[in-house]
Amino acid sequence: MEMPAINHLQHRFDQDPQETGEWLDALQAVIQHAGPERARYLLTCLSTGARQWGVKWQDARNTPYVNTIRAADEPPFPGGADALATEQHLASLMRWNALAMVVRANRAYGELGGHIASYASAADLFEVGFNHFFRARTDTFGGDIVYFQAHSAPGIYARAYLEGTLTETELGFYRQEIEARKHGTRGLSSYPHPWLMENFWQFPTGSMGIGPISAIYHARFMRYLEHRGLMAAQDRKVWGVFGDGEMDEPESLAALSLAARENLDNLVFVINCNLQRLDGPVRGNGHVVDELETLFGGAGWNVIKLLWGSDWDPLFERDRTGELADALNRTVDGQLQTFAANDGAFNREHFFGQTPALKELGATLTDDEIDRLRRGGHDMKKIHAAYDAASRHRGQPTVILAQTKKGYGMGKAGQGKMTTHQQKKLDADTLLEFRDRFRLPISDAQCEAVAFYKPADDSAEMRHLHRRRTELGGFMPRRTVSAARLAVPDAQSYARFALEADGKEMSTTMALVRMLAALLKDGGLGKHIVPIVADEARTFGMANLFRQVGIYSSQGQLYEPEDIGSILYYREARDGQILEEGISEAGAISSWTAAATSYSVHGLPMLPFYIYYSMFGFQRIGDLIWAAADQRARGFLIGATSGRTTLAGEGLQHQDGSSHVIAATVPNCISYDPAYAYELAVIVQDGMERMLQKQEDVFYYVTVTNENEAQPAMPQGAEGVEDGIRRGMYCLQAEAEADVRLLASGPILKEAIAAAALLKEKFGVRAEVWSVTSFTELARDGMAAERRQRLEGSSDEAFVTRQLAGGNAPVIAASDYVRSLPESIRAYVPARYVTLGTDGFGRSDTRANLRDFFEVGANWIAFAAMRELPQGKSPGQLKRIAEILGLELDKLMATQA
Ligand SMILES: Cc1ncc(C[n+]2csc(CCOP(=O)(O)OP(=O)(O)O)c2C)c(N)n1
Repeated sequence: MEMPAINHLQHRFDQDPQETGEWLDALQAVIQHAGPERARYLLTCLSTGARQWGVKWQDARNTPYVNTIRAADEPPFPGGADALATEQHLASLMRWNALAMVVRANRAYGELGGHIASYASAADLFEVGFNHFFRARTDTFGGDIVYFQAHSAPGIYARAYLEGTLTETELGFYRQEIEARKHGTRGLSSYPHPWLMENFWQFPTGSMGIGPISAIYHARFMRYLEHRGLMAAQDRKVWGVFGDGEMDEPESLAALSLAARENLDNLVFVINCNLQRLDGPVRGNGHVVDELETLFGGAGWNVIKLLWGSDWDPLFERDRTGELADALNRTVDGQLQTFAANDGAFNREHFFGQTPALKELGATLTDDEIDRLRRGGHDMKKIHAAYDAASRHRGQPTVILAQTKKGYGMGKAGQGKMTTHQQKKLDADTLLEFRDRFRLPISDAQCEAVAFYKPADDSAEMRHLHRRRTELGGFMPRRTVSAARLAVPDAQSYARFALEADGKEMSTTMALVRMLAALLKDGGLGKHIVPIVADEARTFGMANLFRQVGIYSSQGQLYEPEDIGSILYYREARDGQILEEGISEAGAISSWTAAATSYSVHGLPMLPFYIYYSMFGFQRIGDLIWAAADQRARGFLIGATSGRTTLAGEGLQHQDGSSHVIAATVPNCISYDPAYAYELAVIVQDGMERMLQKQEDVFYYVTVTNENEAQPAMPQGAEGVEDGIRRGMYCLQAEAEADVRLLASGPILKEAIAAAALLKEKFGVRAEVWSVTSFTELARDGMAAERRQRLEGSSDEAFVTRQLAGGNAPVIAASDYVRSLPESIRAYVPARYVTLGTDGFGRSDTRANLRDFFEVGANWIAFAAMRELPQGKSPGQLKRIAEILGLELDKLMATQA
């Protein structure tokens, strides 16, 4: 076997080239006669020896800027040259239709966006996947999972158009989802979205970084399901196609080591290294591919560099001195982009013109051939070889770093241009040039009109396209919902202690954990529950679950835990049920999303409970929660140790006074701030019935606290308590003729109860007390009622309005959250309405001091009530009331202190 010479650069500083040559000859001989395995062994021995004998040497973390897979090792392309030509032609058609979709939408409405250049660079990467690797779900196979780069969506639509799953009419309504409805059809969403195209897209990847971390945790979740015996191991793969710019997002790289540690060989990343992001080059002064090679390789991934197309192979072969590889090593990405943006003559002069040897290599090609030299990510044969190697690789996840040109084929208008990302207008000449370059069978007139093109159904290429997808199980992407309805146990079976608490002391966090422990034992539902924590299980009193259901570990437990003697010992097991994600809220929520969407992605309903410090949820990982909402997740998010004044002694980073306000902005998030364990039981039961039985695409956000208190039993016989808990409020302490009504939620309810007692005792005022379990649900109901009144002339009042209909006593509302939360129902309160809240920075102190500081304690609620009554109108009266209540009226406001 003829072997290429090694890079001559190494010889340039060589003191003894002859000796070097002998060593290299010896190595070559070993490879030729004993094979690469033996060569690897000898190199390992040499490096061990070098270390022992004090030679400080470490292998470079980067390989040269050439393909990892040698041309000689590429498998033949399935179907040979004919199939290759057909697939290239199909890709050209998709490029055209994708481009047409964007240009037409923009011609119709100048304000409509869309991207051409990203898909232009990714088309071949997608096509090889679609034709040979992405296997759809069938009756007997679970299917591969593909995370598509979001702004390449036009290309995915273009393929679906040829496949027949999207119509030409639908393509015509790309990014016009509202207009489309007026025409009795559906529009195509800008980016993948399972609400907007519910039978099509599975994963919302539009926010950069969400796709990579989600893909990793999804691959890991599939292993979890397999190891727990809930899903058959079928060698399914998770593929993720992402941008090189996207890799700058912290989330993109956050879980690389987890993927390697867990040996996720069911995971393949394809990074489309077109070297550009939106504004310009990703790493103008370096090589993004090499940087990613170091990061992924260092984390333990199998890295495949796919940089140059087949037409470069003869050049590398002819390059006896290694000068070509050397020049490529030295050419930084910004320069590679300039080469992409310019023609063959320019590349001859500026790239091949660098040295006499390169000039000689360049002389073997015409300018046009130089212009058409493809990068690896545009060569289907090489892409196939990389995907094939990736899907056969065992023991590690694989990343394919595929070099492409951004705006490939867009000519002078777009290829490699700084501005290409947002290019959506193409003039007639550019369109004709594009047609010629990709040999599209369309006339000048069709071209100028940017008409969609679809070959006849019985044409060779269409038959090929359909055959390939039939063999791979059907069309993709496709979102299905075929999950069984899970039986929901009766609340008495797992929450009796809460419904009939009878004054027992506990916190709502304890109550939640107790319910969870009981649900895990349920014969039907139990195994579908996925408890998830981010290194806070002990904080929330969940250590008993370690022993009860075990912590999932793909390796089992290879050590004897320090606390083996204790009944609650730290038990890791291959079939463990708890996902203990360590200190990674982003990781934990990604696991939660995988579990919460399993009903659709795997047809296997799971019910995740992710329990975390409430401050580190919506605020810290809000965008991942949005993505879960987009994905129609079903499950429970439990914001524990919640409440700005209730998590005493922790300080400002931890004290959450805002999560409910953010939760209210997520349309399918149903949020509650219960005060009592029995309220929590009703909410958990309701959530399970809606998500598991009625199969509603909602998820629950419930805050619980660590404040111990005597828990009352659920009021018996009182009308509307359960219904009120679900809808957002119910009357806890009624008064026949109330002077004032106090509304409060969560931990502040007890302050309202104490305020009512103070009002009666000190001032003879009758106060009614209402428990508000969800200001957000009340506000949503109010908005809907108000709209019905406005649009339909309905006379139905909002639930809050009806609840507070009797009399017009002033209403005071307080919670452990900022005032905008109770403010959200102001429009529907049929009386004078005053809100109190915890606006400002949290700080450490006792609960009593914090409630005084934020003015949500019982005395402040009582004072606010008195001010609304005739007895509290004059400054003198108020001063006296404050004295009686022990309040300092000239204290600083919490937001100023
Ligand atoms: C979190 C987030 N920030 C910014 C954007 C806007 N955005 C969309 S595409 C893009 C550039 C993407 O570059 P790259 O990942 O290299 O993909 P390419 O289009 O070059 O293939 C940006 C900044 C986004 N979608 N999400």
